[in-house]
Amino acid sequence: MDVERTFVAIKPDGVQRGLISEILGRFERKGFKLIALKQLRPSRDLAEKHYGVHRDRPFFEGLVEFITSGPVVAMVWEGDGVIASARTLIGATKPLEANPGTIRGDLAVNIGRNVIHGSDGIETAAFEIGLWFEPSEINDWMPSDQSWRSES
Ligand code: IDP
Ligand code: MG
Repeated sequence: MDVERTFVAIKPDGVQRGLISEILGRFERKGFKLIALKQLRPSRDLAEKHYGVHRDRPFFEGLVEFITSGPVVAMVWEGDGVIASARTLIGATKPLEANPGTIRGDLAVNIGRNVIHGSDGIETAAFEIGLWFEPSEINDWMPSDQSWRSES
């Protein structure tokens, strides 16, 4: 499997509910590498670009309102297969259908307040990382246990 990067964001509900460490810790304990991290309140322009594919959906306006309503914790995680694995850790979009053990399955009930975003593919990951982060904000570093983190 190739080393990948994915964009993950703790949405305003996750931040307001005090779930940052709970959520971040799941990725850290899994063994993925955190290479960028910041807290920001997204602008409307950023939110509309981020959710651009949903522009024509009835929930778009409410989604943009919500994601811009308060601070978000934006991250880039790196590792073998991290894009699909992050989606597995996150769970189904509808929290009531998300499996126990997943972030949404354990921590959310409402589709409009499902605490976390994760990129859904290679192209979206590249697009979202470039949208939320400057190249200078991404740290290429080598954990001392790097050789344990990938399939040999
Ligand atoms: P994802 O976050 O699991 O990738 P998407 O289908 O890409 O799910 O939708 C993006 C976000 O839009 C969801 O996480 C959720 O917050 C919101 N959303 C999606 N569908 C609905 C809906 O039917 N009602 C309200 N919000 C929705
Ligand atoms: Mg999505």
